[in-house]
Parts: sequence; structure tokens; C-alpha cells
Amino acid sequence: MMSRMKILGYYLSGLLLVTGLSLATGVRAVETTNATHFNVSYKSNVEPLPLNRIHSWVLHVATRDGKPVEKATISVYGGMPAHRHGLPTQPEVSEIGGGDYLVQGLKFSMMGKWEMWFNIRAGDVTDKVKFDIEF
Ligand SMILES: [Cu+2]
Repeated sequence: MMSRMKILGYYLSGLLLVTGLSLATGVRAVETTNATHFNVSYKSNVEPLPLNRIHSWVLHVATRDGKPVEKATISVYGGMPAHRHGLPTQPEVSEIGGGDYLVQGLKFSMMGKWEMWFNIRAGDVTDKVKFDIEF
């Protein structure tokens, strides 16, 4: 069971742990960000991540002990902090099942450092995760 501790107003900023690891195929990269309640990773349908091309990710959401999180409400936002702008598109998130969520309509439109944020709510637990991306 997920913790029912009160987390409203609690935002993770300094504890993000981003690791890159390769699957056995050696082709697809998966990045995992450990947030407070969920382990979240993504796989892009285009790798390496493309510049100036609409593509999609499959976001996998699991509990800290690895159980898939279903029926989560997920919003996505992001941008380039150094340039003070957001994403050039409005990606949409839909549930696939088994803890997987399809994120469609992603585009990174210029070189530099991007942040991708996902706000994930499941039951009474909310978590925010960030992926750092650099082109
Ligand atoms: Cu920019």
C-alpha cells in the first residue's frame, strides 16, 4: 500500500536521482527518476531523443517497490529554464495499462537544456518527477 502520509504542499526539489541505464538490447535508453512515492521511467519511440520532431514517450509509473500504478492522473509540462519558455507543444497523456502511460505530441525545438515534469496523482498520493534532457 502506498503511504497515506500528508503530502499536500510537499514538493520534491533536491532529491531527484536520475540514472541512465541500457536494456539488454543496447538500443533503447531508459531514464529513471526517483520521486517520493513513485518510480517513474520513460521510453521514447525515437532514440536518441529527436530534435524538432514530434514523438511520443511511454511513461512507466510504479510504486517504490515496483508495483505498477494504474488509473493515475498525469499532467505534463516542461520547458527550458535558461530560456524561460515552456514546451512548444501541449503533449497529451493517456493510460495504456500495466502502469504505462502514453505521452503524445512531444517536441524539443532547440538545442540546450530542457526539463520535463510530470505531476502524478494516484488515489490520495501526488508526486512530481523531473527528467533533465540536454541536446
Ligand atoms: Cu529555448
